[in-house]
Amino acid sequence: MRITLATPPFLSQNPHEPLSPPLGIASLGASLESAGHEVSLIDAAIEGHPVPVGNGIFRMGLAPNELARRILQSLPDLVGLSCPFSTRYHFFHETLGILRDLLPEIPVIVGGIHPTLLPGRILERDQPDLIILGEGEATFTEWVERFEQGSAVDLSGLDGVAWMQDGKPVIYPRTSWIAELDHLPPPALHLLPVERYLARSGGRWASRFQSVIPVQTSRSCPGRCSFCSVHSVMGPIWRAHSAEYVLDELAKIDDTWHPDLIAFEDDRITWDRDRMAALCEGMIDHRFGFRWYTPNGVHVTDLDEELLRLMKQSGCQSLNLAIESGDEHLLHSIIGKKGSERKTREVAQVCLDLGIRLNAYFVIGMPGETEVSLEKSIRLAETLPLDGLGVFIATPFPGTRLFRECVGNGWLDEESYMSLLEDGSDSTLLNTPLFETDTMPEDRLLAGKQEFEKRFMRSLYRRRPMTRVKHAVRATLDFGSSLLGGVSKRVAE
Ligand code: B12
Ligand code: SF4
Repeated sequence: MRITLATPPFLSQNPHEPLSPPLGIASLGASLESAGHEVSLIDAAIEGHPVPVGNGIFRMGLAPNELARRILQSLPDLVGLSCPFSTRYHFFHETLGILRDLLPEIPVIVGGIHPTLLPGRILERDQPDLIILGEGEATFTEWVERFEQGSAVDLSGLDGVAWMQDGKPVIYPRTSWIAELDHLPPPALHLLPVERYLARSGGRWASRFQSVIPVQTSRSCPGRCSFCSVHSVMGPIWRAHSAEYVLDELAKIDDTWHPDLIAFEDDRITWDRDRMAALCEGMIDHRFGFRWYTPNGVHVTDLDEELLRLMKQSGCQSLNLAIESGDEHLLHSIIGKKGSERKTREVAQVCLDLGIRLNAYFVIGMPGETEVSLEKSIRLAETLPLDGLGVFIATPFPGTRLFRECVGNGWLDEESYMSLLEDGSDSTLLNTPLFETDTMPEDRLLAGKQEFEKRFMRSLYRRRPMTRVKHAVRATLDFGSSLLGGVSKRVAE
């Protein structure tokens, strides 16, 4: 079978936004290839260029009609279209509509987090032939096998699928997840233009000149933070590749593409301490040419001095601590995450001593956030030896406890919120308050975020005066390259 898997473009305020290979379709591609199929992967973001669409916003990558044309050119027997983020629905929807018109007889199977969370809605609005819910490798491969045997696919016994029957959605929720991740082949990066990603990858918590390749060594997380939606795709149980498997994958990546950095994109890479230690020891033995970091955040309570030492020796350049809040009541009772200020300070001090750069994530505006809790978070960030900070305003993604709470309490009107999220035309959406609680008004939250970032930068510049110089140089470079971008665009026109 010839199968083409694709991801739609997205909107961004930053035309220099780093791009990295989409691991979801790359992993599906690898499983389908090892089942003997001929697979093409098309990531609209890397295939196109940033195109201004007004209000300082850029479409990153091919327009939906161009993406559909590329899919068509690959002469597929079937198409798999991913919607890896709710905020990409807009272009996913457009691409699917065009594919339907151009290729009415070719099945279009969809998957990714958004269709997984809202299968009924997607079936009714987009009419894909099938949605594969959650972790897709096993079910998709099985479905393709059945499809090869005849056009009326028997769906009985398939886990995690949804389709339209007699005008109504039929949804079989996923009940099982791949237990032995080592049985999966590593993501088929060879089907993507990796060199181009390498040229556009640096900058997200790394130096803009570093080339980065993402790797995921485990799936899901034993935690249950109220704003987190990873369990709906990857299931309730944390599963991991063995250290040996990961080292093999890393060796191949190192030999083939020589990246400067590996980005471990796990939800909870450090959950099994022994596995993490073995992975670090293996990386030390292999003397890889790259360093590594954890842009997706690590859980502070998983870390201790001995492990951090191994991490540093094995090439850890920086860690992003997912601290979330400096208020322990909010952290434990509202977010539902373990952690304490004492532990965070301990870990930060060890990182400072070892020379591991530290960034931190905070989320503000959770239900129960007050002036006092916000001040605690700001104070914590100001007084930790951090190099960078990400402050996010709480976003109630569908499928999360936070979402249910917001709808249940009337803080969010479900229908208008979904439309806003799916419209995707407002790329600033996730930086604005989406719901208001009794304890903190919306405008105060917005001002609170600005104050948080400002006070942090002041503390950073006090501690590291050279950082101010570096930031000024970077701003000048960005300005220069946007001018150049404008010139080259005019030349191209
Ligand atoms: C890496 C990552 C990123 C990278 C993505 C790089 C890339 N090129 O894809 C970057 C840094 C860019 C990123 C950004 C954001 N991210 Co992010 N990210 C992740 C992370 C940590 C891992 C994703 C991943 O690679 N998974 C590994 C693969 C194997 O899994 P997968 O992609 O889910 O694919 C599987 C299934 O979904 C399914 N599948 C997927 N596609 C298809 C297609 C078909 C046809 C089929 C059958 C199946 C299928 O099968 C795959 C294999 O099992 C996830 C957390 C998570 N665990 O999912 C968050 C996550 C996806 N991100 C999230 C968010 C919120 C964001 C941001 C909006 C954050 C922000 N505030 O800016 C942005 C938006 C990005 C954009 N501009 O569109 C949320 C999404 C919630 C939602 N409902 O949309 C997640 C779930 C984390 C969370 N907070 O809960 N992210
Ligand atoms: S620790 Fe991270 S991955 Fe785990 S539930 Fe919380 S936010 Fe999700």
